[in-house]
Amino acid sequence: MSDRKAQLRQQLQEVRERTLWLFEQVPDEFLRRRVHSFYSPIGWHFGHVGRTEEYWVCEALKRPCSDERLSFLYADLPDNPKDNRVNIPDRAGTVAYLEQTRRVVLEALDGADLDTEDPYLADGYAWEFAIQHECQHQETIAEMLQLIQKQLPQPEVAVPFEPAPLGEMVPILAGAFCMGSDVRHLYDNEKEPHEVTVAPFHLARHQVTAAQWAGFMAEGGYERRELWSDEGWHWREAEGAVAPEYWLRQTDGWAYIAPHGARPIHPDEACSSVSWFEADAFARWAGKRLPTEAEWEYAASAAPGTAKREFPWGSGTSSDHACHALRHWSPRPVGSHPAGDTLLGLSDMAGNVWEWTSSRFLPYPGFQAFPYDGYSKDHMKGEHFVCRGGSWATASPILRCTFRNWYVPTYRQGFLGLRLAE
Ligand code: AVJ
Ligand code: FE
Repeated sequence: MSDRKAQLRQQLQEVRERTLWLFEQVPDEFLRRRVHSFYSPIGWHFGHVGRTEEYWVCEALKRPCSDERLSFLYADLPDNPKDNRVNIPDRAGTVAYLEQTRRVVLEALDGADLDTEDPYLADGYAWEFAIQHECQHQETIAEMLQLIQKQLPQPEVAVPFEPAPLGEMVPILAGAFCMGSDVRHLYDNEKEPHEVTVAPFHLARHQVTAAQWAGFMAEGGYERRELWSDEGWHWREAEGAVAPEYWLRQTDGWAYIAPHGARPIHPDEACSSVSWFEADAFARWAGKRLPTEAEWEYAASAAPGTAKREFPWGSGTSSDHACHALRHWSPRPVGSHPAGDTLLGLSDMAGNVWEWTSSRFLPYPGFQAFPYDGYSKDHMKGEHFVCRGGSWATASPILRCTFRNWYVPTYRQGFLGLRLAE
């Protein structure tokens, strides 16, 4: 077996172990229940990762998939609406489907010629896609564990904390860099590489913290109309938002609803689970702004005189370099992983919480949809904003400087925070 095949096998297995570990943490009574209008039932996500990997591998090899009925039920397609996705197998049936599809995927890998021009197969693209796709759904599953906790009674755990002032801004010199990448296994939306010039700006050394967010709240951030865009204010009124999504008001202050229940908020932890509209209002209150996507990638990856960096710290992953891959189950105090700092000392540019940018999710010059329009292209209509960097739930295969995530500006159920620019 080639090294590449062995590497893919190893990664497929590592990612799957984490998926099954997550599965153990899903209460049975929630498997088929829709806990939020935006989401399918949590159990559906498990079958969906099996369906997706089998589908793309079979597509690449022009084979039928193992179970047409389940393949349809677990497809993220308009003719399979989320309300239909409650009709999924039980826990044992889901595990059996994951095993069955994984068998097909591994057998296909054994027999495939990866040294080909076929874009699905070359260098194992279909399998790499499966790995990265599964990692993305692990993050969604972690969000859903928090949404489930929101529906359960929580103990009184809040510990009061004081608002904190805004932090240090790091000056960044103007420069040109190559945005995006042409590495084969990356997602279509990260390609093609293109030169971008960035004007001088400042970027905060740290992500906005919970205590800084409390400062915004204490100064009437959620009540002052002038801090919000028209659309943002409209959202705030309709939603009745007064604090981030998973903050829970208790007798002694605010608690945070984590995937395993409420816990006290650490004042220095990265503020999490705010919508783009809230992030935009916070930046206005602070007299600053959100960075553009280009500024963000430049600050995260540019290394004067050499090729840009794959990770903020250079190359090679390590657990010390970022809060990621579900090791902590929560955002950590900002700057907890100094080994992962950029050349300029910016902390947490990978992991902890995703960072909203001011940029809409649009194609780079030369973009071509692959392997299907529904992955990126259908979402490139300007309705979504880009977030960068990854969160505590983001696993290594998708933690990189060029990775683009995107959500509508009302979305705040994910691990979404911000970093200020000016
Ligand atoms: C990029 C996170 C918005 O979860 O809908 C998963 C990622 N695409 N399966 C999503 C995705 C296909 C996507 N987001
Ligand atoms: Fe998916």
